Amino acid sequence: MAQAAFHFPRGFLWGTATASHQVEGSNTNNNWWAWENEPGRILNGQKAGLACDWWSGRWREDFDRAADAGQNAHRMSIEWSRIQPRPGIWDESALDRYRDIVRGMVERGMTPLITLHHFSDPLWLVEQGGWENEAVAERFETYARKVVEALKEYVTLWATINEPNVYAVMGYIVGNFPPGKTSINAGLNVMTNMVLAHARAYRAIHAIQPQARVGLALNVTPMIPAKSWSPLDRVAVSVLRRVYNEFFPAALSAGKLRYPTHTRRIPEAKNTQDYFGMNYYTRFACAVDLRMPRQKFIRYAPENCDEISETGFIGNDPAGFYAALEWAKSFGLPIIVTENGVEDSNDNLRPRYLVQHIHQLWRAVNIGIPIKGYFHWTLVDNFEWERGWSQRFGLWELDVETQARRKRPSADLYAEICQENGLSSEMVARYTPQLFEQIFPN
Ligand code: IFM
Repeated sequence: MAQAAFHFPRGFLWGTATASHQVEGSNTNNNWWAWENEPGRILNGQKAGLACDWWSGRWREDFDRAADAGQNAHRMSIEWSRIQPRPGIWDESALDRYRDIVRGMVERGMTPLITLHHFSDPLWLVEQGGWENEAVAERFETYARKVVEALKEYVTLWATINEPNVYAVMGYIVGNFPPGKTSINAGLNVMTNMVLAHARAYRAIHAIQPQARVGLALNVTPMIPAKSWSPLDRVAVSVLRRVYNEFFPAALSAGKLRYPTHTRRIPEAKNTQDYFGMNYYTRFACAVDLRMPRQKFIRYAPENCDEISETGFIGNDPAGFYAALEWAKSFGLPIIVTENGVEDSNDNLRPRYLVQHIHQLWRAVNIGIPIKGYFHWTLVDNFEWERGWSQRFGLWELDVETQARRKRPSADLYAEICQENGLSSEMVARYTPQLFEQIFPN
């Protein structure tokens, strides 16, 4: 067998991504805690509880795992409700704890990418109207300043907001996330306030740390009409693309808020990204479907891909990843893949998903798309929001009761990719022999 390898540029960032509420445990002062305590909100009534127990120190053992596996970076988020438990009150001990965690990351040779907001909000913020109240932009800036001042010794790579499109759609249009609203106008208003908050935080971070690189992590889901001959499906897809995928990049590059029916200028948001952060999981086929009022009459699902994940959430669609990277290139910024992964408790699909996505990533790098890093979602199984513990995205399996971790085979595969800074024919032969001919054709 001939030996070959697809190598990545020197200095490429290889890591995993996590989020505060999903891993820390004992977060009882935010909207997700309140949501979990409302009957019927989370699948099987599950709660984040101790999550991966990072807040009491288990981040150390998990960072050891990541560093030992050759990861040279990690993306994590800060919990706003810990830093600012009440309006005007700052918890210096929480800031100290985050400083320890981030220092621990740096000491293990991993570059931190810090997200300031990843779905969870302080309860006091929600009481004041949350992201529907435009005052949130100023509050978010104040919080961002506090965090950046505290962590600037260790961090230069920042993501202001994780998946603002998912946050707005799920919380305000579909209603599966708190506050459970189902209004398109509310969703668009939240998206607008998130653009304003991002822009303010972007400038504030640069004022404190001129060398900072600031972006956000956008969920990019390429969409195609389920029936290519259907004018209705085609219209639905064009509106969805505009609102879901294009709204934030258009605002943060061109300074334009592109609503479904009109466009508004927002000059203060223009050019407020130093990199394009992309979370890619799957591509969706979309159709107009009158049986789905809750989803605003749109059915969306992974389709036309060979394999679908355990609970039907994610299609193994590496071509969609390549398409998303090509599309992101048009914004003229360096790209960081801030999340990519699959839910797969038995690790049946993950090795193939990983190999095929890293292969497409390499193809994109190889044609000159300026991709600087890749963060796999996720290090250890963690709390999957309204889906509770039903979806397992970890390279490491977590026993939620005992907190025991068990390595999945994909953890070794990803470690080899990180250590090699590339994907070799030998790895593909060992972990995914069925893909060998496709990835390394004769
Ligand atoms: O777990 C989530 C994460 O919080 C945001 N992006 C998608 C992941 C998998 O569903």
